[in-house]
Amino acid sequence: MSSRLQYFGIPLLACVLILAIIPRSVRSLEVWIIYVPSSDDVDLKFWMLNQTGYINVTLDIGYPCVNVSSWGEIVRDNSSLSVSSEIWWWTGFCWCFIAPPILHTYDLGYLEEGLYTFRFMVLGMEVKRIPFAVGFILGDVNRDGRVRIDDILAIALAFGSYYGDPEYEPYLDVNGDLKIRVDDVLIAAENFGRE
Ligand SMILES: [Ca+2]
Ligand SMILES: [Ca+2]
Repeated sequence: MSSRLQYFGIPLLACVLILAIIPRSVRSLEVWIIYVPSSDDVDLKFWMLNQTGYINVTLDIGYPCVNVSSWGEIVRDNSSLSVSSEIWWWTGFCWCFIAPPILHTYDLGYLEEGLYTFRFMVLGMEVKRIPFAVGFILGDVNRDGRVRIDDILAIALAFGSYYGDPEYEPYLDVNGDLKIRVDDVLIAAENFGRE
């Protein structure tokens, strides 16, 4: 009897005690964990009204048990604006089966004419960034009011340069990532013909 207690009773008692001590949420792994969406799950749109800039964020994660506990505050460093949000994913059973997109609008405040970048982050990790222009069309690097081949040629002539190189000019770095690459040309090409 004593050997049965030794081999079965004591381990059973230990299990009961451990289960009583560990919180139920941890035992069943029903917890909220931080979630960093992929760039494809996030859509950013810039728009302006009365000299005030706004960014619409759409999170289309496709899973309903996701919670945004904080959208973060706008942090501005010259032409770079960023936010660091907090997004959580429920690891337990999800009772809801409908996952509509989660929408939010950031108010960027008054913006003077210039080229800007907006970065959407989760706990300091960048998820997506977009460039936008105030007072001119994105890609109109010579600021003549229209996006034409001369704008694209100007970017192409600085192609491959980095911040600090003699060929590098901030106004040619359309997406503000401190290097002039094919994505800068593509952004200008997307707006080609606009005036
Ligand atoms: Ca132009
Ligand atoms: Ca660039």
